[in-house]
Amino acid sequence: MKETTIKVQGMTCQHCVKAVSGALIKLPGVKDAQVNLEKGEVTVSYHDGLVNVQAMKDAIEGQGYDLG
Ligand SMILES: [Cu+2]
Repeated sequence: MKETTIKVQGMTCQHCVKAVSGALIKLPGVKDAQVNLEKGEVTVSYHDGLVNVQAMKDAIEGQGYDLG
């Protein structure tokens, strides 16, 4: 199990938390996704080899949020 933290812009409320964490958790290999609204980031626990960070970033952008 690996863990990575991705910076996400524009998350402001619980809707954003659900949108971002929900999109990540749907990816095969993602075990957990915890959003920190104050810091503007999401920490993802995942199985290396099943999913990569780029796929996570694509999923976040797919929800309409910018990375950074
Ligand atoms: Cu929101």
